[in-house]
Amino acid sequence: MSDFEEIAKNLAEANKPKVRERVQLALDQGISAKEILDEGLMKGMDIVGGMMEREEIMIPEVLDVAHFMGQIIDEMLKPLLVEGDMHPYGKVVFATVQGDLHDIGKNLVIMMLEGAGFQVVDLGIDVPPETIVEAIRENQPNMLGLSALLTTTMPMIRTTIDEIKESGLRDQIKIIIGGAPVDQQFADEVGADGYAPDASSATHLARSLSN
Ligand code: B1M
Repeated sequence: MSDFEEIAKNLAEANKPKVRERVQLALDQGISAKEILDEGLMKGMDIVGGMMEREEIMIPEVLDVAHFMGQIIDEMLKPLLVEGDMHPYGKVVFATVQGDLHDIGKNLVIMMLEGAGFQVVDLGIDVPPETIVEAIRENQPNMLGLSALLTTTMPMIRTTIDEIKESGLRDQIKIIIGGAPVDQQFADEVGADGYAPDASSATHLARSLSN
């Protein structure tokens, strides 16, 4: 079994000491933090997602694994993932849309944006459109990031963008969107300025839209 498979399998089994050990081993071997994240931890989360779908795992157990993955990212990978540039490219307001409680992906994108020189105002999860409109008024960002992980909450991206248009604030900001069920076609349909499939491409997208 490869290092990545070991990390994925042990994460899915919530074998925390083994995950730590394997991640450290991979780092010691010179494997990049990004590869460990994409090929190990994310694959482990995919296994958990499948178990969830088949009802082989209970929600509190999923939460525990998700929380642990956040810890591993924060403690072991974050310092290696962020790029060194501290010069702010601008301010981004970021939220997971109303009805959606998933925040690991959002937090990862925020972490990369901060590392790439953006100031980020994190509104958290389950954020109603009116709160987002209010935050744009208050913080005057040049960009908004919206995350949705459920097919049922994807339409809330459209609702949020429509509400921003109605408030007259749309022209002041660029809007980027992402999350597993979201794609470029959906971004075009809802009138977002861009879509990114993962945290590092979200950073490149945000930088290109800031120029
Ligand atoms: Co949820 N869940 N969940 N869940 N959950 C999924 C998403 C699911 C695919 C699992 C499955 O069934 N296979 C499924 C969605 C199916 C669908 O709609 N298509 C699902 C479901 C059904 C549910 C519930 C309805 C389950 C239930 O209650 N019966 C429920 C809904 C709650 C709600 O939100 N209202 C629910 C609850 C939960 C927990 C609370 C238990 C927990 C979340 C904990 C937390 O986030 N703090 C949870 C988890 C952990 C998952 C899985 C297993 C993992 C998600 C994750 O963190 N992935 C997930 C299955 C899976 O994804 N494999 C699943 C790792 C993360 C780093 O990736 O979030 O995709 P991701 O983020 C990526 C990209 O998407 C992108 O960059 C990130 C980093 O590369 N990205 C952006 C994200 N936002 C972006 C924004 C951008 C750009 C890129 O620009 C602005």
